[in-house]
Amino acid sequence: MSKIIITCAITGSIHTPSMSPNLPVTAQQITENAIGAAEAGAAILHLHARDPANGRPSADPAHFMAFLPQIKQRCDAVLNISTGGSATMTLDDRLAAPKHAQPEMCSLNMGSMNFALYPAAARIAEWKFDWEKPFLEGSDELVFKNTPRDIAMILHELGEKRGARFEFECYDVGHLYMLKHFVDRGLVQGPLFIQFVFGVLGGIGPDPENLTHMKMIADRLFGDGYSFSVLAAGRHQMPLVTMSAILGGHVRVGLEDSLMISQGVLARDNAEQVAKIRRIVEELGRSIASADDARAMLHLKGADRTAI
Ligand code: KMH
Ligand code: ZN
Repeated sequence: MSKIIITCAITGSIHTPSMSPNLPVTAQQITENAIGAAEAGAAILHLHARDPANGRPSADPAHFMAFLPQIKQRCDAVLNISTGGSATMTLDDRLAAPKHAQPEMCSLNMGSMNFALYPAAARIAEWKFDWEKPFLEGSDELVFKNTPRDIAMILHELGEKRGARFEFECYDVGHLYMLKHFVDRGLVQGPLFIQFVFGVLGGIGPDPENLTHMKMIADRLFGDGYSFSVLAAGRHQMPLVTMSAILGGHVRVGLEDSLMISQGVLARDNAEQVAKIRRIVEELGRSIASADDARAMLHLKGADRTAI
């Protein structure tokens, strides 16, 4: 059995500071969380930036460059920069930092969709910052735009021109067919690393049967030319991710996807979630991939060929 890659998504752009005091937002917090996650066993760090003044998701390359070199200096994890950013950002904004940093990996979202965060607003009693409530509530009128033209542009700008390889984010079965379309056009080369995403309101739900279905369709479309990983939102995170490990997939954890470590208990930091899934994976008799294992498995260009 091949090794399991743990990806840790450190902060994302879904959760807001009022939801957990442990959500990293400053460059120092993001750096310390990233290093902790890598030391706990994460081979890949999936990264977004925040405005350190108020924790709002940020596309500013300066905010990214305040932590990327620090992380690179202190660990050898693969740095994976989001091209999803936040649904509130333009595509040009979303691409500014990854174009600048030229990382080994980038995320690539495989379709336009609703990305409804507003139910979370109702659960917050006290807001830390003014931007949070309208940000969450406004998601009822927002499309997370990832058209075929957008996807082709990202493949060209970051893949072809800058040598990044991708975490293909598939939030529903249709996204697998869109990915196959790009393979058929010759714009995507294997081995593919597909992230099955469960539990975003607007994407496929977190029912276990959906994971077996996504895998069955991906097997049919991509044969042995792909590997999959799973992330699931909120309380579905650990069960679905464990199921991925059982079915031969990789795993993604991190505070981007869930703020909790167990029912009703906030995670102290990202490392705590990495340590938990590592324990589960090892109890299942599997071993985890090092960063260099992940580089070999996913055909990455190497940390020395980035601009970080
Ligand atoms: N936030 C996750 C549901 C991205 O950064 O490109 C998916 C994600 C998107 O990680
Ligand atoms: Zn992300």
